[in-house]
Amino acid sequence: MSQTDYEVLVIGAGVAGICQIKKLKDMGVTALVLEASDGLGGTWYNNRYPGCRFDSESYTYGFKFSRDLLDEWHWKEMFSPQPENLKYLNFVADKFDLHQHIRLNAAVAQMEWNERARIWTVTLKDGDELTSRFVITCTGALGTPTMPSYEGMDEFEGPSFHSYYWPHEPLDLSGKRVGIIGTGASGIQIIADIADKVGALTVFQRRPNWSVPLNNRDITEAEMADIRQRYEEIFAVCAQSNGGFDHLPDPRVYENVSIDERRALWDALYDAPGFALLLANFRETFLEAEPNRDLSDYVAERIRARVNDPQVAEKLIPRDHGFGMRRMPMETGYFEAYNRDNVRLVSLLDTPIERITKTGLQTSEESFDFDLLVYATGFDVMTGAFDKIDIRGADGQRLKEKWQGSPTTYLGVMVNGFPNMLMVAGPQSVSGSTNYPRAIEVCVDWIGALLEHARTADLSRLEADVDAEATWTQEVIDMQEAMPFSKVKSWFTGFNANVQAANAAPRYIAYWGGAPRYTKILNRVASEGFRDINMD
Ligand code: NA7
Repeated sequence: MSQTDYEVLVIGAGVAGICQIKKLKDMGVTALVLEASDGLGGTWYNNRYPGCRFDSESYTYGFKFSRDLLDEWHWKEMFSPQPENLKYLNFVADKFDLHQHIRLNAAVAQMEWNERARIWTVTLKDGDELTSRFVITCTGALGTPTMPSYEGMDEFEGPSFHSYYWPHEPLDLSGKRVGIIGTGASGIQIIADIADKVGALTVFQRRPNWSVPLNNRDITEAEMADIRQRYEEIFAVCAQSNGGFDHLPDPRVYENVSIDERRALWDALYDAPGFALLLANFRETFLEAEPNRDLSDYVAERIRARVNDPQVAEKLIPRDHGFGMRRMPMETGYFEAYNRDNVRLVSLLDTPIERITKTGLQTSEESFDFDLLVYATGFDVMTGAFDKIDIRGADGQRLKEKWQGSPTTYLGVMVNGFPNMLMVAGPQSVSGSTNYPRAIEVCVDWIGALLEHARTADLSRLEADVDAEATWTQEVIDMQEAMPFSKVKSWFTGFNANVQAANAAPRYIAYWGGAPRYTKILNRVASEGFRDINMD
């Protein structure tokens, strides 16, 4: 076998990369993580915008691979903020001595498979070249920001940036006139956080999103002690939940429950932490049209009760999709922000942006002046990070070309034609559709078992079978098509208006069969000796 610099190169030192390198280190594999940024943490390193925090319960987001780690770390809030999350990831890297296996400022430009030598050659943007037997991509789901293409964007004279590039150094907002475009999860967190800190805030909303209270609060020492006692129980619930969260659906049948009882449940869930109203509700409210309409009407009512101006309230209520049919942003005081005199909502459905100007922007009706302009306009989700790297597999095939339209994968972890490339939280895995770290740990363990299998049997080339890939991709398509949101345009269905044409076919970027089913499939494949993977 040809010599390589490393047995494994890992791309990305976010949540997935940190988990993966810990596993490889434990296995005694020579491995290096290549990280483009100048710090580890991925999403939690890069996103520094005000209000950035988890909307998974913090204690379900941490790694579960080490009991010591669970015992030592104190999550201070139910939904931990970005600075604390970054501190946690550094704590993990310190504790397990991972920094020495991570190379920062190492953006990968290209990776090329050498069939004869059975190695990957990975070229960095600075020209450095490294070789490895395996490459594991841990490039994340939402790390490739997308900008709109309005005329005049270069002309704005004040600071303007995507939410992902919010400056790392403190930004004084007091007295500033701020414009923000986009009301997804990032926009909604920013708006609620800065409304009382800026001089004036104008929100440019295209399609409104359903959003409900996060109901965040501090976690006391005593509560944390209790959580530590119950970690096993909590993770067992996450493993049963389709979304990998600490919420299970109400087992009752919707039509057997009186309107008053439904209302009582919804009132309780509206005030409960996190995704409760979505995930601890009756199954039918997500899966069936009429229950979903009832729940949407209920949430619309709650929005009307929180927003003083009825016209503004109506603009904040989605009409083009039911509750839960797009990735739901969670909020803290978001709707109340519109009751402030210094906050204004502009619906781009009524008055579209015509251009960005030197001093602000121009809609079809009005001209606005700003000191600062924020684009909270989303990401090229799941496949964007892969497209940025020139990945050439067997016979020089380019991954970007293979994935044109929509990706195809085997279990979201391998791709036919790209031997020895493994993906954690890749397209068509369950990561995009669930509580991210829960799915990551399952995937990292599975990859560990596969590499162990290859090592024991002295195998140097692993490639997903072409038919097995087609079968998996069809399962991914079938699962998505069976989802009530399959016809709704959002990143769930692989759509981003800044990347895809308005009439583009849906893309199949995540597995919607649920975390328990996905885990079961991975476990079965492993127990059957990975027979859909051609190995020699
Ligand atoms: P999202 O959820 O993709 O939201 C992007 C927002 O930006 C959404 O409101 C879009 O409106 C809006 N947008 C995008 N392009 C434009 C243009 N050209 N003009 C006006 N408005 C635009 O991204 P986030 O960063 O908020 O959240 C991403 C994920 O991060 C989130 O789901 C969590 O998983 C964490 P549209 O809906 O397209 O009309």
